[in-house]
Amino acid sequence: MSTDVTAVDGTQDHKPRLSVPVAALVGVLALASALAAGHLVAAFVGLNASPYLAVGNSAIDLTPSWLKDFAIETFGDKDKLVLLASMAVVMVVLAAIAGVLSRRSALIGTVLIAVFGLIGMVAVFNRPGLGQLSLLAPVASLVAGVLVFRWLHSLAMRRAAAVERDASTEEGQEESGDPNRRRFLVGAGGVAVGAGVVGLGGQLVSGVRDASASRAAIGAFELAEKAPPIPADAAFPKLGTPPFITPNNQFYRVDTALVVPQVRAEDWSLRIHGMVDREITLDFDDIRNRPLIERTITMTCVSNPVGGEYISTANFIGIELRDVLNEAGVRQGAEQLFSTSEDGWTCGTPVEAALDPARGAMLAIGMNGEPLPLEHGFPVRMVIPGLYGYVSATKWVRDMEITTWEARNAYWLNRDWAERAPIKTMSRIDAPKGFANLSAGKVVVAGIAWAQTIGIAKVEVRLDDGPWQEAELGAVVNDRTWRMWQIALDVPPGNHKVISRATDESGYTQTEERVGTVPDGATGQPTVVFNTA
Ligand SMILES: Nc1nc2c(c(=O)[nH]1)N[C@H]1C(S)=C(S)[C@@H](COP(=O)(O)O)O[C@H]1N2
Ligand SMILES: [Mo]
Repeated sequence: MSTDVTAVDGTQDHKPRLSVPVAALVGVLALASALAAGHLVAAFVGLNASPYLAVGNSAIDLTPSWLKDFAIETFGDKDKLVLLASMAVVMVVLAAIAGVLSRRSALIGTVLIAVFGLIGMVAVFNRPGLGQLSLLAPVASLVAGVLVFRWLHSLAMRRAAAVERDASTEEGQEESGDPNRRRFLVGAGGVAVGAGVVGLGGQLVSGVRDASASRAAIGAFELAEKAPPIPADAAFPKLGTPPFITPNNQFYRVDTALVVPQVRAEDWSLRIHGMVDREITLDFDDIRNRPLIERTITMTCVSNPVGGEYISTANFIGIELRDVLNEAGVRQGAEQLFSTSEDGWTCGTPVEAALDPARGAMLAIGMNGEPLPLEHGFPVRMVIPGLYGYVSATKWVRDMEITTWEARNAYWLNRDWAERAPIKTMSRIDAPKGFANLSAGKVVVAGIAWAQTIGIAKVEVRLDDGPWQEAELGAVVNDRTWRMWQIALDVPPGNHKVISRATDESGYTQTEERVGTVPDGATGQPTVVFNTA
């Protein structure tokens, strides 16, 4: 491998120059090789070691809370796809620029690619939960990127020299049989195909290592205590509310993981330590072989805006978290249950919420009759009724430290969100849809309301500037779940606005004061405008 082009083109004083598209192509192909090599090595040492993903994960961690909130509100669960795609565009542009800056000499491009490689190494190095071996992935990227860049660059230089020589000898350019020109094309094509094959290979290898097979082998759970059946009149899906139980594939998903952590049940363990009388470690069978309970719980995300979609309900299967904590023996003075997931995300929960028998916090291994789906925390997660997910619902949980608020700061606490975040009493209007065109006369307004662990006492709606009217509530399932409501209004032709508000069993009525989601959840009354004729 040589970059000594002067020897080839023979004209000592004249160095050829790459055309802009060729130079950009050399940069982009070097990038592709670097990413593919890193991805393949990462398949063996842990997928999050892939420099591309590590940079993406670092970007997520560095994202200010307003931007995270904006991304969630704008792109929903496509937020990660949008991030990865934007990163790809930025990287391709930077690689093309590195190429174009190297039209005469490979030096600048080499340095830039090495700098990208170092950024990848820093990102991987800073990922929690990755071993030292994981650095092999960005190192592979760096080496592949630099070598491919220098090799393609030298081929391109020879080609450029050949082109210039042809031009100066006034031969028809396309007629030239100069092998240097063919060599570049073959080299570039080979690199493109090679990068594709290597990247795909990485994908295949990591696919073999994923946790789906482990999940499939779990088999059916035997329940010591089944959740009571959901009464038929608990939900009004025909009127536009969601079904009472959210199917697993429609359950909202929020987490910081670009790649779903792959934890096989047989490899999983949970360590409980800190301010406890005796440290304990549980494995999956320790949980599975206890009497399993099933509990219907509605989870909510703090990023849910008024009227938003980040709320879902499932039958969670597992054991009482409180039992496990009591076995460890929580000491006097303990305040915070600080939990850490496989991918290094952390969560701070008030110890009293985790221990409260009435609240019924769970260590869950199942959801709606199945093992937890991988993206919802397989094999084990926490679920604590009444608290927003970021302070209670650690997925892929691996470690619980009993500590104080002073001693440990959880992931979102360092990013503007509140230390404590009980779910706020809320209602949402699901029907009619905003800007619907309906016939005048009877219009059914329907929706959901929630005040987990307190219970919903009533929901009222108000049409235009009329009086508040009480809606009919669906059957109560338990005070840890949402409650559905509906009311038929008599609506004259025209433009209308309907508002709802919930009152919980403590007597609190959903305020009309609008606040945003940061730092501890949105407030306000949902409004839907529609038209009747
Ligand atoms: N490991 C891990 N657990 C996590 C999170 C995360 O980012 N990483 N996000 C939390 C947040 S903000 C919410 S709202 C719930 C969402 O759980 P779900 O995706 O199963 O609905 O998970 C919580 N548990
Ligand atoms: Mo959340």
